[in-house]
Amino acid sequence: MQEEKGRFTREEILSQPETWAETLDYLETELPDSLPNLADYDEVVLTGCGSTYFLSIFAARLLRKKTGVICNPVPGSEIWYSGEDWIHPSRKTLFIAISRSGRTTETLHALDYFLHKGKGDALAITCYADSPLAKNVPLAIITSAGMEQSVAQTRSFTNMMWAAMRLANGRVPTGLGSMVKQAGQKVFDDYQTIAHSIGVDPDLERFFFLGDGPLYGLALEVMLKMKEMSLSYSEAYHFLEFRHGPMSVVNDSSIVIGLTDPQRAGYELPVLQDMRNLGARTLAVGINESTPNAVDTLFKLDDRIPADWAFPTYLPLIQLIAFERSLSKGLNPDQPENLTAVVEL
Ligand code: F1P
Repeated sequence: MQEEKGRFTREEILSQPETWAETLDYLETELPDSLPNLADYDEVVLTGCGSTYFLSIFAARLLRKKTGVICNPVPGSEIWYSGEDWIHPSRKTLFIAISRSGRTTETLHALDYFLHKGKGDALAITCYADSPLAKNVPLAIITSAGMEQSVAQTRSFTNMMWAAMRLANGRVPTGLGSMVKQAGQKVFDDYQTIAHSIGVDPDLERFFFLGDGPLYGLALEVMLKMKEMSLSYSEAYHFLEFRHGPMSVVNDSSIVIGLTDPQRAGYELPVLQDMRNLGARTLAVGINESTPNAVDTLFKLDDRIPADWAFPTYLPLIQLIAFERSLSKGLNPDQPENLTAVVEL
């Protein structure tokens, strides 16, 4: 019998709300009370590869916002071969290595460099407790509810995000687990059909993802999902950066997807409106109302979730768009072309 294409990815995307509640429970009940306090460090260096590099960009921006400490997100390879440019032997540094598998060569080399040459403390965020990364680091945050079979990261990514938010935001607010579980389920109930119709639309050829602040790291991640799963033309920018050149390639076979922040809607929606005037379709995730003529489609999120904890809820519907597009092109989202789940060199 033929395997159902995308079986694992579909299950991994749709199970996210439930796994989020598990991860939040783990973060509240099983982590040591005293996680590193960022104020004790001169700087924070975060590293990863591919999706987990984008997660480092997200986390660095949020940690910076919440603590004021300098936070540098750096690809694992950069630390492996130019470690001296990033790790200062006399600056007290918190080094955070992020890897779903805990086996990626560059990330392991980066950790090794820090442990030998850096000053300060190291911790890892990974989904696998028995991985070399988890075993080699003094403190590992294990989001095992995010483990997955597919190559492209979906639920692993959002589950590891909770660990980064725990470091940035402090203790998990009471009741957050059940709140995000319900909210995540509700966005599927409300918008899964629309996500499907966007994903299978053969008229769309170019995908642009916009986000500011921590949401920029998430825009990069969904840009990668679209490429990996559906082999599509896809790019990510900060909202206002998009006017500085990239919008030259917008046309009527484009969709511009904004990961919008209600606090910045006054800046962000006019960008979507401009792109709509250029013929693009526009989709906004994260705000509950739009100005007239700015967006064709709105994915509203649950605004009872405190803003600094709401980030994972932006992603599942966009992951679904990439998934549906992959299937509609006859591809297998579980097995993207040319890729393996881990790069071991
Ligand atoms: C990182 C990663 C994935 C990507 C891939 C290869 O893995 O770059 O993001 O989808 O196919 O590996 P990890 O270090 O987070 O396990």
